[in-house]
Amino acid sequence: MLTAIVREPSASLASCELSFVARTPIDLALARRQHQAYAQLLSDLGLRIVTLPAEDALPDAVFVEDLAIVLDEFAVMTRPGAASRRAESASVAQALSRFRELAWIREPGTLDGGDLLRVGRRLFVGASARSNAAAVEQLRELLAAHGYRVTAVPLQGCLHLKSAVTAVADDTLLIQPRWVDPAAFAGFRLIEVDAREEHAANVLRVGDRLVHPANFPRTSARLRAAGYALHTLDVSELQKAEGAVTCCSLVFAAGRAGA
Ligand code: CIR
Repeated sequence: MLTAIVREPSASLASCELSFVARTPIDLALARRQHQAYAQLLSDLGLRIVTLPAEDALPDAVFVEDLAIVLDEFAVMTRPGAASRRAESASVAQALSRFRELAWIREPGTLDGGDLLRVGRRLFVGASARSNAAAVEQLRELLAAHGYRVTAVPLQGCLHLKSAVTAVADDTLLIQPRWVDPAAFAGFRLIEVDAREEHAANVLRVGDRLVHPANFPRTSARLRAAGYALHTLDVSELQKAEGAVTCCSLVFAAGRAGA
């Protein structure tokens, strides 16, 4: 069974970190409703939901994806690139430790989970302002024995690698070619976002289903035309905080005590 760890939006969400998105007012009540609908959809798709309480002093704490990389063998707790986000780790580590042994990215490494794209045994790591070469080296050391291949990928113009490219199947990626060079993903089938939908490359894969933001209908149509079963969700308030759909959950097959 798949499990998703999520966390309710913080009362201070409006003070979130922003890098490539201009600050506009966030309707917190709407953000909370959108997040509830997100968790409900994951539950309707058959996932067991573990909901962490809001961390009201930590504006970006809803974006749990950035705190960990959950593999079948163990989980790696990241060390987020934004210092304001490092205190989000403790509660995520506590929740994850029910399901996985934990390893940790250590200083001087910094890594945001949003920079980690896993497709099978391939791990692509965005060389963003949040994730550095020291963390890539640490990941390589942690994962070499388990047969994962770790590749750093240059980025431009966006926050995280998964702002620019996500997996829709084991052999197929959805990509925004302005932000990441498609040549980095040789051998994969690539579906490009519609050029008018700049932020549309972030799609959440849940088993054989996809969850995509509702405000990218042209790219959604491309995915449907390619044969994918797609659910769309309005996540406008989370997008204003430079988030999207992958960033609000950690999805993994349960193991250990959670099995
Ligand atoms: C940040 O800048 O860290 C948050 N405002 C947004 C994080 C979004 N995370 C993600 O896409 N994985």
